[in-house]
Amino acid sequence: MSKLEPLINRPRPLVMGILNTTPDSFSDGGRYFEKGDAKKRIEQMLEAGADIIDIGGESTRPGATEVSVEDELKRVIPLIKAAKALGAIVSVDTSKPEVMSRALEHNVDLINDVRSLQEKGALEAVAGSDVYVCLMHMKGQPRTMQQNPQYDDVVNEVQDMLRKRIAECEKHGIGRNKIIIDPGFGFGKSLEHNTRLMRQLERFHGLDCPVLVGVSRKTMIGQILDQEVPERLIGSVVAATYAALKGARILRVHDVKETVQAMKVISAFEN
Ligand code: 8Y4
Repeated sequence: MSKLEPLINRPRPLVMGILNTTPDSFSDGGRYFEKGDAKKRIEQMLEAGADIIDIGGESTRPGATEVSVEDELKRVIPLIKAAKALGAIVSVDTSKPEVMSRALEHNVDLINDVRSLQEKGALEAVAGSDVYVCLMHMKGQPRTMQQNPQYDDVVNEVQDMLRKRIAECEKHGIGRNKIIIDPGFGFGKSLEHNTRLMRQLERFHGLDCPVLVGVSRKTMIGQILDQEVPERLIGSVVAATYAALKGARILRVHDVKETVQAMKVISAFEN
């Protein structure tokens, strides 16, 4: 049984800590040193109260270059091993079926796919395991998704897409009880689209899957506050808190300690 199973129904939302793995910092030469850094960062996040560690080897930032299967594996597998050795619940942020399969050999708990298992072979890679999957909405492709995104009704469109992806998963034998959904803040969305999705976050509960929200340090926070990344901490924690009050079950964040504190305060008032 996955360690995620008893946690996912806990009243207080789970905090998923993001493990930063920037492409250039994981060149072959510096790997040993870098791995030591990553291990420290994982320990810190667990100490700060992270429930899940999200490990990714591909940047989905607009304009980021694509990463080969080999490079992604080189980056991600040692970090999965390190996190597992520390007893963490591990999420792998990948869209590549080969990376999913290799990650599953290390008993990861969650596959976090910003492409919603739409790459060829991805559904097959996770079917048959009892791993959790996070299906995220994205409009377009990372390189170009922020170039004037348009929707008739953003909430309906995101909901429809997620409903279809859930159905596709179920067709492949991935049970609804293993599926987490995510509106994909910032993925092919303007500030207005993002704020509408947040305001109407409750509507996603109709799909009957736990909702994950990732807004930490994103452009939308920068736009609201007119601040660059280093000054987005408070805004990010408030946005995560708002999402939690609207029923988000998992919060994907950089600032674990502060977000856990926010969740503990809400929880004290509600219980
Ligand atoms: C600073 C650094 C500011 C990075 C923004 C960013 C989500 C996700 C990402 C999300 C799920 C990011 C992998 C974008 N966002 N997965 N991944 N949901 N499920 N940008 O919202 O953090 S990467």
